[in-house]
Amino acid sequence: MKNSGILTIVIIIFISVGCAKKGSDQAIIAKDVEQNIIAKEVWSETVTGMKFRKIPRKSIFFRIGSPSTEQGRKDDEKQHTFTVGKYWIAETEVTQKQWNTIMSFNPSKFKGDDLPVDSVSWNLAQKFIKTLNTRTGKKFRLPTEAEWELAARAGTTTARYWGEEIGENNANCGRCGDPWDSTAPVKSFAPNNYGLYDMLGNLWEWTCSEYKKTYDGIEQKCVEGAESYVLRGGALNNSAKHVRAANRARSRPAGKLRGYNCGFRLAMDSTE
Ligand SMILES: [Ca+2]
Ligand SMILES: [Ca+2]
Repeated sequence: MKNSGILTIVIIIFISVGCAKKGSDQAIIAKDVEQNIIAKEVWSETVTGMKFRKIPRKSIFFRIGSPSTEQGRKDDEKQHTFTVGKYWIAETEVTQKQWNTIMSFNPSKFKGDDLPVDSVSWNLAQKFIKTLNTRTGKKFRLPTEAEWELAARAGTTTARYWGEEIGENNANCGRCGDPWDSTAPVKSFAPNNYGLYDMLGNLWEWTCSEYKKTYDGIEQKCVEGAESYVLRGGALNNSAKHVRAANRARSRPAGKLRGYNCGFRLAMDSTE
């Protein structure tokens, strides 16, 4: 009994020291446990304050696309699998506060620091990334289409990361029970299991992958000089069928779908 008592005290001291050293990490993990977030590693970029999650935690065999039974499905969503290594992806769409740190003008139709920057063409997103990379010495980029869908699903296989149905007030979209007619401030809705916000709804998000109707592997690559690039996730003015993890849209690099509803989030290779 005496020995086990001493052992308990030693363990408590050891845990206490560990907690003292990693206070902020412990706070993040506690918050993550509360929200069922399984991508524990968080990294902050210091110029913009943008936060990134490491996805996945180890290389995994991953499936994208939708089953033939999914409501609203289109014929360019063929299910297929591949292996994915680790990468970083931003917790939120790029906000106007983050954008204004880097760029001298703001193209957004709806203005506000915590709103995502809207009305962004693929080419304009590249300008932001190039400028941020020069400032930071990092290699930020858009996510590939495959990385985007893996991140959006966060381990789920349903049409949406919160379930099969669009439901009420799960995202900012058209007629889906949310209070926003404009863009919503980022983090207005619950995150997915990877701790990512607004992967569905709010703004369409540009990827660095060229659109091909039939998946041929290009969805796992960043491409220069493509005729059209894939956008994902649906936006504030889209109905339920567009707001699905497997749904795909496309636009020319200089174009903006319906003018204002395009934004983006950043990704970066993991060095591990
Ligand atoms: Ca709405
Ligand atoms: Ca979005």
